[in-house]
Amino acid sequence: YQGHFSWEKYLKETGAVAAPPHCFRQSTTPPVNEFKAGMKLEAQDPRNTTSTCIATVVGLTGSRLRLRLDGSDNKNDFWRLVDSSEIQPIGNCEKNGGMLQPPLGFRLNASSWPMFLLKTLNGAEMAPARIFHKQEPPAPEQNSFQVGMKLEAVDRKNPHFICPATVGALRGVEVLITFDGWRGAFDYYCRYDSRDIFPVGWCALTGDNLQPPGTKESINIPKKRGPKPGSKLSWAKRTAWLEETIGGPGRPISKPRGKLPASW
Ligand code: MLY
Repeated sequence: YQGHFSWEKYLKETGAVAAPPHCFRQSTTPPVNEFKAGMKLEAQDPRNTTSTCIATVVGLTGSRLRLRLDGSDNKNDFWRLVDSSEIQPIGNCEKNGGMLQPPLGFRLNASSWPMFLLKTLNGAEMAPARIFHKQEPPAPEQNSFQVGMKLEAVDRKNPHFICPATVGALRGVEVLITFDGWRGAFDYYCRYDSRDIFPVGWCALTGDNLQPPGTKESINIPKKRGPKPGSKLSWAKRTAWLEETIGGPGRPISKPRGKLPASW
């Protein structure tokens, strides 16, 4: 569900350009998602990437899976693309001479892990090998992003969200992802070949849900030096100036509900 957000209109309004698809480590035709809720698979523990664990698909969103490690709690769900190299069919770990590990924060005593593993796999619906994708798309040869280009990006603090974003800066192989209409609190640097960033239109193609930008007000904050002491400023101007000057804790920019303090 895309709400009423339209990239076409938005790009026109902002006069911005979409980062071309060849910039991204994503397939041009998004990978088909044939997984079903309840299926089990092997996944790298995101909090302990050297260990392979059993995970259950607890949700599906576009080309992504919402995963929960068996034996973990429901507070540490994570999302993976169906063509991620971090998920494999059950049996893969053992086939490669590895051993399945309990997740970080395993609910039970470590000594009960072998029995837990046996029980969790007994009668489980294992995701069939054929619905996994052979390999991740290859990384583009170089960082071709440019500052100001628009894209869709995972909000790493709220990874179920994919949001309209802008390249804020470049730093070698890294790209600064900034979220449109939100303060800097959600920004992050990632490698240009990160699997968390997608070309404009990705969510529309996959059926994942793209969040609308935070608010319109913050898109085009004019550059200014700051209010003269004692000057009468409108709410919008004051907010815009404060925004630019002090940044803030990552709330959407909206009119305060109550009255402004008298000193304003
Ligand atoms: N509950 C959070 C959600 C913030 C999401 C920001 N993303 C979309 C960039 C909050 O309101 O702070």
